[in-house]
Amino acid sequence: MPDSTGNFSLLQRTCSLVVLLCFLHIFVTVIYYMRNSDSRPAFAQNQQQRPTIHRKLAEQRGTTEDSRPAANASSNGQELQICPEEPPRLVGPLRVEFSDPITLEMVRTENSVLQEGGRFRPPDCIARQKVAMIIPFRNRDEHLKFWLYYLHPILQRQQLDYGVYVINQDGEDTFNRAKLLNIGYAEALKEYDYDCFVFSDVDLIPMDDRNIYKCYNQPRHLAVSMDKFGFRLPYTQYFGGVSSLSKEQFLKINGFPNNYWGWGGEDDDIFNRISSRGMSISRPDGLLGRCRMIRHERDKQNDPNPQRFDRIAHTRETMATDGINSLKYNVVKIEKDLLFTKITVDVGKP
Ligand code: UD2
Ligand code: MN
Repeated sequence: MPDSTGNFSLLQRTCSLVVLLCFLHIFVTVIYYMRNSDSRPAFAQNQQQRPTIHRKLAEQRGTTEDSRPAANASSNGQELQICPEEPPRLVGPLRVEFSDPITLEMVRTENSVLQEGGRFRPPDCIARQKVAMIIPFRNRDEHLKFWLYYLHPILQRQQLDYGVYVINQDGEDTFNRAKLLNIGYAEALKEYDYDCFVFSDVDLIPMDDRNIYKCYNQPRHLAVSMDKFGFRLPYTQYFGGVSSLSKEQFLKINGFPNNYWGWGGEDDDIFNRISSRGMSISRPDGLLGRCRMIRHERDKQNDPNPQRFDRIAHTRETMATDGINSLKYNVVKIEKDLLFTKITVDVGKP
């Protein structure tokens, strides 16, 4: 019977198609799973691949500041070469998550290679740049812990001669991020002859160690592709999150504004300063510049600044007199941890 045969072969074909689709689905799932598990070793490496050479040399070196070998000599007195342009121990994409129960003590144990104050210098070559990491801070200990946990191993693999400065705003008055960054610049320079400054929010972690936290020919925007913005730049002029400027670039724009109190606008002001001094923004590509922000509520005393739009409109007029040349503050306390230098400052109020 022609009809029932026709129905049967239609049914057979439909079944074959369904089976084929099932196989395709399984195949895609397996491929996807394998690709994801590829980043696991990278994550493990991030925390575990601490070159034993670092540890050995650190042990030989001792832990006090005075025991640091001269910048151009290894601990056994041998003449060091300048580090390669491309750091050889980078691992690429990293798994970043914030559920691991970590403690500062654990992070300290894993970073015994550091010198007091969160200082590091590659033991086997002369770093190309001396970089101060500046973090604006108040009441974010939980975030700082993750920043230190992830960033220290990354910065070491990047072969930077670096120090970590947590600039802690004292008191309960309105927060002032950009002024804290200016203070970080000034205070770090009192300690060491840094030639580059990376300004990083405490809650941002890079997802690829090839995004090097150093300075470039032009001021650099490093946090270009953030999970909170769907891994995209929110707008072309965006300069928030993490950025780096050489000492020369920073001075060319008279540093950052001191009078943005509360949330927002200061990053756009910095962008205006850079472009009005004829510089452009350099950026890593979107894949390399991926990063995660630890989710959080808006802090107390950091409400959106209603004056921000007006201020941004006048950067060109105000930047010559408001900046590093007009910076005033009082240092309240300086604390040295193995993982960072915490400088508590009185920034005044609006
Ligand atoms: C965005 C930008 C940030 C800045 C800010 C506007 C991102 C990822 N970052 O951050 O660079 O332009 O907007 O001002 O888009 N902080 C404290 N304690 C406080 C308040 C702030 O430590 O009580 C520090 C901390 O380092 C924090 C940073 O200031 O990461 C920026 O503040 P936020 O995280 O509250 O603002 P957010 O995420 O909107
Ligand atoms: Mn944030």
